[in-house]
Amino acid sequence: MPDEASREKGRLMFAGPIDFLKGVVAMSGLPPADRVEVCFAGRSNVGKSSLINALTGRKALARASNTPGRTQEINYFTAGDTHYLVDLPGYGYAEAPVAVVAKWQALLKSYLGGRQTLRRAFVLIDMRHGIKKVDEEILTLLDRSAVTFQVVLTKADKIKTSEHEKVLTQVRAALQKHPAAYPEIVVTSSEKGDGIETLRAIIATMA
Ligand SMILES: Nc1nc2c(ncn2[C@@H]2O[C@H](COP(=O)(O)OP(=O)(O)OP(=O)(O)O)[C@@H](O)[C@H]2O)c(=O)[nH]1
Ligand SMILES: [Mg+2]
Repeated sequence: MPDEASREKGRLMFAGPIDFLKGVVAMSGLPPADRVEVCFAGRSNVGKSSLINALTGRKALARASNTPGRTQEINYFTAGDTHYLVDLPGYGYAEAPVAVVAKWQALLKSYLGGRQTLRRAFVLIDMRHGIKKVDEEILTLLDRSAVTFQVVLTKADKIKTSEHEKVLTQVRAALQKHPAAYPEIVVTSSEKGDGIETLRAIIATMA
């Protein structure tokens, strides 16, 4: 748990203006690299858009839905005048047309490997499933690109508290192989609010 001053900083940033800036479909569309940037990556349906909504306390800022593959663009949000929050298209979704999937996956990979000002990639992992093979591919890409990533476990409300430790142990073991991994794991529930204050503090204190 971050200290009180950091939590206060997080509260202030996320209570202030957060606005949708643009949806990007090609690297050439990225906004100027002039802010601290953090992104939310993860399998389709893991809860990326819901987490952004929970952080900002707004129900429909980032679109969230039951239909996997809903976020098909790189969506930029501005937080105050210092940060970009970036909602990424999900990976590992097989039901969309192959050509469409291939196009977003290529964009996702160029972005994760090539955005200079990306300070941290939050990689979301569904707490019910742990780290899967498709996640490993992304973690390896982040290692190669030397982008620090931090695992955020989502949907904590969907499993029993008594099972949390087992998942954390599996995830910690998997992270041992990844030099770009930030050691602390954040357990969240966008539904119940777990971990939201912590994540706000982490983002707001990245200067
Ligand atoms: N119970 C519970 N459900 C959640 C939580 N977070 C997300 N969900 C649900 O999971 C589904 C997918 O959430 P999204 O936020 O759209 O997931 P996403 O990762 O943005 O999905 P794509 O944009 O398709 O990649 C929705 O039905 C959400 O309501 C959570 O913390 N708890
Ligand atoms: Mg989404």
